[in-house]
Amino acid sequence: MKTSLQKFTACILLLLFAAVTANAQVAETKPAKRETIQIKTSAECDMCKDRLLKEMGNTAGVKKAELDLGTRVLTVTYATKKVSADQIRQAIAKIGYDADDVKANNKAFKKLPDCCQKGSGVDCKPGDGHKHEEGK
Ligand SMILES: [Cu+2]
Repeated sequence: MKTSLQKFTACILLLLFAAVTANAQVAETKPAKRETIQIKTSAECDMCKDRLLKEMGNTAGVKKAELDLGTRVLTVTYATKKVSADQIRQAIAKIGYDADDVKANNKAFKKLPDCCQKGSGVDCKPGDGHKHEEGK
């Protein structure tokens, strides 16, 4: 009687140990579900920012996007199973902006307002369709 109970307990402990070990292995091999990347863009002003954030909002798998206009760096958090970093860069290029090494789509770029075109040298002014604060 005593021995069979001991065997039973040993068996349970072994099973528990096996289960814990198996779980740990799964956790280690599973890739991260979400990743955050920083993409250097050619955004010039608030209007570009709106455009880029809207595009990111429409991109499947993108969870969060923020643009720093000072550095032009777009920080994107995305679900790795749904979208890749490269697909995100392609989406940015598609609407006329550079994304790291991916160059802006030329057609989309030319459709942007002058001041939004990188290197145009045209300053953004309030009143030309931009969401600028007065006096900026
Ligand atoms: Cu702009």
